[in-house]
Amino acid sequence: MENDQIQVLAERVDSAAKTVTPIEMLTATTPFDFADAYKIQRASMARRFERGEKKVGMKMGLTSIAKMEQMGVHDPIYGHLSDEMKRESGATIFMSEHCHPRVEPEIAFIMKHDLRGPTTAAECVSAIESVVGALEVIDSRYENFKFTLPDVVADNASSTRFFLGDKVIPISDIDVSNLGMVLKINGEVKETGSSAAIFEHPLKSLAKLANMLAEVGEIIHAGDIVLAGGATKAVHLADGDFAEVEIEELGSVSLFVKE
Ligand code: 0L1
Ligand code: MG
Repeated sequence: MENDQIQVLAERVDSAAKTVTPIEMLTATTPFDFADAYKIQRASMARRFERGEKKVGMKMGLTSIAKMEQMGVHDPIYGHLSDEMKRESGATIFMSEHCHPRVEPEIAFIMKHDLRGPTTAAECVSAIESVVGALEVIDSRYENFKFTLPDVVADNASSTRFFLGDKVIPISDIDVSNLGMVLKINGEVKETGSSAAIFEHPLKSLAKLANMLAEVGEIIHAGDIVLAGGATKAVHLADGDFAEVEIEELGSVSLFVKE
């Protein structure tokens, strides 16, 4: 795909996010493959960075085997995180800033050193500083959640907001392989899961991200926040909701939803 076309599609998805106006999936009129989808994602993020947002890290998406099977794919996808998406635990999101938000429990890595692929889950550990619990709010910019996988990639893997917990644990002090999680909305249990559902192991997800970035000559940087991926299905949010995840060893992370 020509660069002009990449820029046109990036503008379309960026402006849908900016104006909170759902659009028809891009591939309905212009089919494209994964390589072009990531070029559109980068071009749409470049527009945000030009407006003053700062890159703070990366996220992995579609990391649970169940979700991958459901969508007929074998590989996760990734997206970029900006400071504008970051919130503290207990903060509020506003429905007016979202099309159709959903929330999912995650864990996040804070990186100590650059991480360059090719690498393995075991090798990743020395590049990590610490681990925190997280909630991710995803919000597809496509009408009625109707999209192909290249569309989701172009839409920065539906990234919208993420919330980090207060409990920051050095990687040397925690085994992230099987941390239980309970996601409640308004006090009612909606999902239960384990970090083991994140690409079988959150460190495998981190290594996969480094390896996918290596294919395009990029790395994970020291200081980056990396959301390793959802541990359960994502749950719809509505005005007035209070969402809270309790993660074994990492404590709770919460958010409020207002109109
Ligand atoms: O974080 C994620 O797993 C992103 C998933 C993208 C697809 C969706 O919006 O459900
Ligand atoms: Mg996610």
